[in-house]
Amino acid sequence: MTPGGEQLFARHPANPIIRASDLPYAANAVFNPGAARVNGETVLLLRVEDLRGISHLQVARSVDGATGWRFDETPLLQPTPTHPEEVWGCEDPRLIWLPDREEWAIVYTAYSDLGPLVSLAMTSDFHEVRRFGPVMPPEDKDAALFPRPFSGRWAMIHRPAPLRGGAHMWISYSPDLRHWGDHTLLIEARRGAWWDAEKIGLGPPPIETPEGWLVMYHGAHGTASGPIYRVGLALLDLEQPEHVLHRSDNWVLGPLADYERVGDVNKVVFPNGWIHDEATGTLSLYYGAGDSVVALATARMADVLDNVRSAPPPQHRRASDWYASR
Ligand code: BMA
Repeated sequence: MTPGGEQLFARHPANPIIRASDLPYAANAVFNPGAARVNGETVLLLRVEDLRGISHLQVARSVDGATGWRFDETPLLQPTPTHPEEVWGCEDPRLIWLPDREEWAIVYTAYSDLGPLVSLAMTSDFHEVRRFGPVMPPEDKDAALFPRPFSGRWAMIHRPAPLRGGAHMWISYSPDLRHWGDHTLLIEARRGAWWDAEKIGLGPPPIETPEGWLVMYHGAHGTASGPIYRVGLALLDLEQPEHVLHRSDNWVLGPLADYERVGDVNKVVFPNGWIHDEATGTLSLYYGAGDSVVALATARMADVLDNVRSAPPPQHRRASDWYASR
């Protein structure tokens, strides 16, 4: 039987795989990493929160992707006076290899004094970066590019925070990665008692599969003791990614382990990176736990796809359905 729901992902026995005390300098917390496979090694771009509360992005490398992490001495991205939009930190990176450009995109949250916004930078080696600067104004976060253009236009999923109503996932298009438009509602937060009610956001970047774009997203469920952050799955059409083919009803990973339930923010699993090893069919999911440490969970890609395919088609498959229902 295909494992479903909370059985889908297996937590790594070495969890949490990275703690702040592993870093070569003093820091409060290390969490919400982006993930990439570079020259036969796993690269994590860690969000490190320093002892002021400001976050920067730091590279860690490991051969097996779980142990033996080596940390760079200096951050890859940290707030700099020429980028005032980062004054309160660089957070929650997603890493996307762009074959057309032969470089990695780093999509991250820049924390400006007017609120969080989406920023973009490029690197070819995780040693040097080139900043593009803000691509979405505040408040907006939880963004990633698709790795290839659609009819000549890049696509990005992101999560603006509107003044009214819930916070939903949107998709936008750009001819040049700088100018974004055709903003379209992609997946809406559910309402009421649902695990993904009121506020959702993209997790790791979408992965292209023969069945569609595999998407993982987090949902924040409000409770009397604060939100619980869990994650679920969706599948998007391969050529028209604004069309949602399936969306899971159940969450597939939630805070159960001690290091997920207790941290600077309790009851949080927050994945920003995953690596699909096509040779073994393994999907390795890297996530922040409790806004304090980094953890790893693995699943078989075939099981993940079975899980999302078994979900019913969503109530609103495309934005026009959503608008029509209001
Ligand atoms: C979200 C983001 C994440 C954080 C999560 C849980 O809004 O700010 O960086 O991990 O909340 O606190």
